[in-house]
Amino acid sequence: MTLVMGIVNVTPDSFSDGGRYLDPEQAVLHARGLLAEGASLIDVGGESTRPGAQRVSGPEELARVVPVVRQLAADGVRVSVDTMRASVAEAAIDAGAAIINDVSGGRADSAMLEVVAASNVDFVVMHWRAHSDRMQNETAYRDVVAEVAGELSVQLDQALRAGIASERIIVDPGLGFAKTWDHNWTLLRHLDRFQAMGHRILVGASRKAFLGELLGGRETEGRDGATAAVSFWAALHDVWAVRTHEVTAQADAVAVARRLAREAPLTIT
Ligand code: PMM
Repeated sequence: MTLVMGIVNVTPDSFSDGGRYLDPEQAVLHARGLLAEGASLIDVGGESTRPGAQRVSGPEELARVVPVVRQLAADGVRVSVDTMRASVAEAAIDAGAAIINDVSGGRADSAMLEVVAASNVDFVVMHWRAHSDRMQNETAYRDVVAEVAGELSVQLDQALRAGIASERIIVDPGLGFAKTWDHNWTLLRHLDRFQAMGHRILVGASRKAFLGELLGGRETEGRDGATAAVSFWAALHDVWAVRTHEVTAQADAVAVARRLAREAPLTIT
């Protein structure tokens, strides 16, 4: 059953919700709202990864994220932390995080895999080529599905070699990260290729620019219907979770997919 992962960006500059939840209390309240709407887990991030974003300092990221993780974990929430820094991951794990969502899949910080291996948290390995200020210069592929899957396999091997058990790993094709709009559609069309890697799959399409482009340049909050259509598609492929800013329509889309697949699994090609 596909889960809905609600996003709480504790940042001033994320492309969709930047600046709204910089205060930890606002962030926790927002998370509780997303849970009430049907989210099963909350992804807390303290560093924006929108295209062109500059990096935040480690201490600043840590100060943004840890109080929110601690409070939510104390409430019994399954918390994921969106970070590329081993120091932030370590502090978040101490504060009760259950998942480390590293958009670089362990490539940005050489200490990350070791920190995750020494814990018992799950680990999201996303396809990644470069930091946000440079990633849109790294969009050359001959065969985007084969190359993303191949590069992910290298990242997965490194995680496994570091001692992270296979069942703790979640794979994400990284929509919008070193991808053109067309690449995102091609990757979504071939989710089965990522399912075949034998891990849980996470898909993050929420409000991304490729949806805005499809809709004639529509702004971020007008993209939730299109995001729900992607959530429906992802749920038909039985992905583990969709990562989204808005929850109600996404949970509804997943429920429809589940109902349709109830009598017999749907075959999507
Ligand atoms: N996208 C963003 C941030 N973190 N993590 C994963 N695993 N997958 C994604 O697609 C992803 C991510 C960028 O979106 P945001 O700035 O709205 O959080």
